[in-house]
Amino acid sequence: MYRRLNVFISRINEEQAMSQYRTFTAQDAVDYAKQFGGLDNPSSLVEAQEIGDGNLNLVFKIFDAQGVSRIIVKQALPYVRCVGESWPLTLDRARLEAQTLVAHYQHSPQHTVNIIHYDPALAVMVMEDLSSHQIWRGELIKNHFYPQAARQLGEYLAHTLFHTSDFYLHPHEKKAQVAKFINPEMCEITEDLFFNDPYQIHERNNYPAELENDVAALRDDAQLKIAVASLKHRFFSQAEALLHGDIHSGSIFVADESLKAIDAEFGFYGPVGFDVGTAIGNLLLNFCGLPGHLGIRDAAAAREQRLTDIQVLWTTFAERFQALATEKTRDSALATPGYASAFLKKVWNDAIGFCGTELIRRSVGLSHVADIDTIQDEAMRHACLRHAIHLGRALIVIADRIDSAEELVARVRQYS
Ligand code: SR1
Ligand code: MG
Repeated sequence: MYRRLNVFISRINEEQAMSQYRTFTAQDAVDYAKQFGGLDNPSSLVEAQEIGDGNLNLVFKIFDAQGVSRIIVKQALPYVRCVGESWPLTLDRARLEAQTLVAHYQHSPQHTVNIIHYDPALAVMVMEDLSSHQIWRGELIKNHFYPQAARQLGEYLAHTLFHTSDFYLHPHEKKAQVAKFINPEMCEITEDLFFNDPYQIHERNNYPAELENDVAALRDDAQLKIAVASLKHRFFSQAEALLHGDIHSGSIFVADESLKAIDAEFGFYGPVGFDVGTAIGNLLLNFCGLPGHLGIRDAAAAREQRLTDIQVLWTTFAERFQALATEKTRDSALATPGYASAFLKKVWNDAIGFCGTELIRRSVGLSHVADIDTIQDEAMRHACLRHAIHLGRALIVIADRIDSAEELVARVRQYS
């Protein structure tokens, strides 16, 4: 009854917002950028190109008369783009995305895209153009190495997650933030895609028939399903920090010396280990796919680099979070010597479990990754998918027994 009332009220609010909503054309995007882009010479903007290749939104690059791209206009569609209008989706996600990125920018300006303007009624935001950067996933697939990226991602996660947690915020402020970032519809997508679909027969699932036995084994694995239920329960209930909520390598731009997170429409207050685990999981998906792109022999060195990236990411995150906790924890109980490191141990074990669910859902579920899906050779692609599924399963089940990044690397080697 309570849920139905809430859904009813949020639908009324949504309908009010929808009354002003219209889907942008390229010209609308140019006009909007002129008005709200904060540029010195807005009249120089002449043209827009829609470049959105993600699952959900329209993304326009706005060019000046010289053909230089100057700014980005992003608009949420009222449905899931990769599925179509049969799957409606809240426009409020644009507000949540903009506000998450604004909050993260406050705590990690070097590593968060700058949101210049947003309008919840039109579900639109204007943001800095990152054309000098590349999407990290594409670079990882091409074996282009960015030596700073893993450390920078660890820094981003430590700063954003520490400063939005109870370690740093006053309890009243923290609770107000939790309320502001309630994101039920986007969380429901994650709850379904990560923790339900791969472990049951579901029409959204997507995997080759050749893998039927491997996937059926997930459905029959009672030990695995209990561990996944426990991870889902933590995702439901542990409002530890303002997560990005979808920090995979396709949500990260890189350049020499620079890394910027984008695309935070799944932002909400959840378990810190979810963001850390999603990030590590995507490096492991790349690890699984590399032989399909480079050949088994040449992939070996790139794979070693991925394992090093994972160690650097975790070590940077944990050391920075610990240092921030030592220096800036405001709550007297949470400041007790030893508590931050006990918390980080739990985060680590959670992260390995969530990482395993990312490996599995990206191999079996609705939304795959190019690291594996673009492998041309079918047999090799299936072998890489199988590898990701079995590695994911192992990590979920033994997550609590892996005590360090070195041990994780050893386990990954064991399951290769
Ligand atoms: C229906 S949305 C599918 C996936 O795309 C997004 O990037 C998220 O990862 C989500 O799970
Ligand atoms: Mg996204």
